[in-house]
Amino acid sequence: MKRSEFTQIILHHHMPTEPQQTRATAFAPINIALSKYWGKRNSELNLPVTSSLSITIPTKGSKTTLVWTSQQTQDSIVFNGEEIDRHSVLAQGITQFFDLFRPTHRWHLHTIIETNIALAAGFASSASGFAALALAMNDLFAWRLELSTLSMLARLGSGSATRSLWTGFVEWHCGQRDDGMDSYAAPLLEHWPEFCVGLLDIRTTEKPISSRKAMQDTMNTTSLYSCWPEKATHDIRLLKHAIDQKDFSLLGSVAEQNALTMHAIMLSSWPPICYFLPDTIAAIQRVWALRQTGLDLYFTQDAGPNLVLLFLKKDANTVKQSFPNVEIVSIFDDRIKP
Ligand code: 2P0
Repeated sequence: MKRSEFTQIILHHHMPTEPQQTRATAFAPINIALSKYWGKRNSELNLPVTSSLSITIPTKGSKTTLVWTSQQTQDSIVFNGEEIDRHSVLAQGITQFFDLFRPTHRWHLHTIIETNIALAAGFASSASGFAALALAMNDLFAWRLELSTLSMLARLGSGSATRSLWTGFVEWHCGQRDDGMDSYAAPLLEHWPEFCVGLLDIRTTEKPISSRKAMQDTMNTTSLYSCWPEKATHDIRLLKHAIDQKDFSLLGSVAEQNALTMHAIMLSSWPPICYFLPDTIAAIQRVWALRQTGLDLYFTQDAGPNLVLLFLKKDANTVKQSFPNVEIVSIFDDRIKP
């Protein structure tokens, strides 16, 4: 099935395919997976091999405003105050996303994106970008879709965007169906007010290989990938148990090992895929050394050199002393400042 067919089924006949108002704005946060999405069973529809489980970083994300006028003859995009070349990767990604909803090019939009995260540096910028776009379109076109349905539309832009429509812990159910109608996310009900993360910016320049390509190359070139589906499925079960029991050591150790397994599989790809920089390794070794002293500190790492530290509020000062540049976010307390 093509992505445009998928959107037609979701919107069926009675939903507007023309904007119903001139302007809509939405914010969506980034999320960090504790058990990763790594590998697709269908790359046209971004259907994952396994489910994944994330936490939302409520203070980081993208605010997207869509402006519609009937005079507009092509899409235009302003990103953090600057007009973007319409041939750029970012502009093409957004235009192609709009194309899924306009079989004929009858409307065009002016898109204004403000984000407080570095693009393509391993802090899940595309997740918040496509989630915000899906939310703003829902408003502009007055679709009134449920969040679970919007998460499937966001998924067509970028897999990790499926998980960026809620706060707290979120699970993306991989689903079984070929048409992807059962592959959407849902929030877990548990709150954990002591839960903190530390964003450790190792480097904010663009990564050497996109996660989309890295994921595909991993699946195609290493036999170690065959162990991933079982591992990820088992880890999600353990993580949900840890969240339910508020067992932080279990959660941290499962999340850290899940990330290291993903990177180990990537390292065994050919050509090898390595997102570690020397500073990443140094920070990882500092985490391990601190843990040896009894600190309940863990990390996770996405497809980039940056780390996300995992710890409880009572240890925030110690973490700050050990990593002076860390940006600490209290997952259930902090909110984006308007
Ligand atoms: C995740 N990542 O679960 C994993 C872990 C990066 C490492 O999802 O091809 O940009 O757009 O579906 O969502 C990043 O991959 O890939 C990602 P596409 P996406 O967060």
